[in-house]
Amino acid sequence: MASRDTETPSRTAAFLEREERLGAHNYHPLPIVVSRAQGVYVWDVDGRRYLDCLAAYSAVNQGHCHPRITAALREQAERVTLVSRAFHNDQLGHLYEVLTDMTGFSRVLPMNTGAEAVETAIKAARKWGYTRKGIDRDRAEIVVFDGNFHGRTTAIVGFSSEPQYRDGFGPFPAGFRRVPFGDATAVAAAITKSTCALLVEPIQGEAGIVVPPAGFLRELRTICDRERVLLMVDEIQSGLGRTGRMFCYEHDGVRPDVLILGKALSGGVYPVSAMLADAAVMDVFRPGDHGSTYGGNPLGAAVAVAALQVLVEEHMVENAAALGAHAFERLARLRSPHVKEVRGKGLWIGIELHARAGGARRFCEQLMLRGVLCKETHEHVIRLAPPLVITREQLDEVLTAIETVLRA
Ligand code: IF1
Repeated sequence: MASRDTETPSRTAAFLEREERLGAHNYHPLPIVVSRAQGVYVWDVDGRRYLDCLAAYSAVNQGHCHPRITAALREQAERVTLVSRAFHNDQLGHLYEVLTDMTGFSRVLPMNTGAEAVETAIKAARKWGYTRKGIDRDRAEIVVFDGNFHGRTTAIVGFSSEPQYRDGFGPFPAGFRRVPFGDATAVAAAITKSTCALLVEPIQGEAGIVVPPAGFLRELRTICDRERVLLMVDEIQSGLGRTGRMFCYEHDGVRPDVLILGKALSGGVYPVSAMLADAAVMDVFRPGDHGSTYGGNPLGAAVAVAALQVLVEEHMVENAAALGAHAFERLARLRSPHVKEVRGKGLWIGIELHARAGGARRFCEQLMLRGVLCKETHEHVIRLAPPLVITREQLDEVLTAIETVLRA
């Protein structure tokens, strides 16, 4: 693993200065300027190689610049890229087939970003509530959870429990009730005759890879069946192999009513997201109800088909399950004064540090100097989410680096 001295190398400094001078300051990235990426590795402008354990927040499960996905992009880009949904195109139907075969849901609504797919699900649930459940007009409610992260639109941040995501961006749309994550009793108590849906991440990513009590999703399924409420799972980050199953909800053996996908749906090559449901829900949408300029475009559809095909054909889900188990076994033996808890599932690991450790950022910076890229979340959690193509040898290098920086 290439190490890096503490000085910011010269070419990097010039890039950082320009971005600082001209860009909005809505992020606080690590001081590394990536110029190339392949598989689990990225290289910076000074030629240093890093093993990427963030994978663009699980958008690059298939590994950076997967050759079959970039080939699909190149080939489709030479044919047709966008005609809008005013006309059909010859790629979208294939994506529908691959997604419905893979998920067992009968309908797909394609969008671009994860937040747009979440907003699509919110609109579908509300219209289903009014037209199929008889909820009074404009009174529909959706139950959400403390610690949720579903995107950055004003409606979505309006039900966030994170003050920074909300502060300064109000007023927010009504119709959301927030309850503690993992508390099925609180969920049952929050449901009224106006409740149309629950919106839940099976494991909360941004909150720090928070795994709910075993069987939580099964309890939600039972409540939703009893109260005739839609169970909507946001698998934008937890889905597509990250937790060692194709979808995280499979660990609980439940079937949601709405499945929301994004990120790795297109393998980090082009933004593609989707809401999936059966006709009973999806057919609330009538022509003209909803859409987007790029939603369902042929370029994204071709990329997403390739991204899903390589996920399955190269057994990435199975690799995540096997190597995730290995990672948890090794981390369980980690003796460190800083570590409070190691949690997660598959190749999705959160290492929570004690407050006295001074925050996870400095450990992420030390890991960067050892050639491992990962990102802190909520100040005290080191988040590990390497591409699912990582080998055991590469993972062991990462784990050795983590053991070294955390042991000190
Ligand atoms: C940023 C966080 C992760 C998501 C889930 C929907 C979305 C996301 C479960 C929206 C997006 C991204 C957003 C990105 C960083 C990253 C993130 F730190 F912001 F919270 F992963 F944890 N549902 N998560 O994780 O999808 O609209 O972004 O395509 O905003 O900085 P999007």
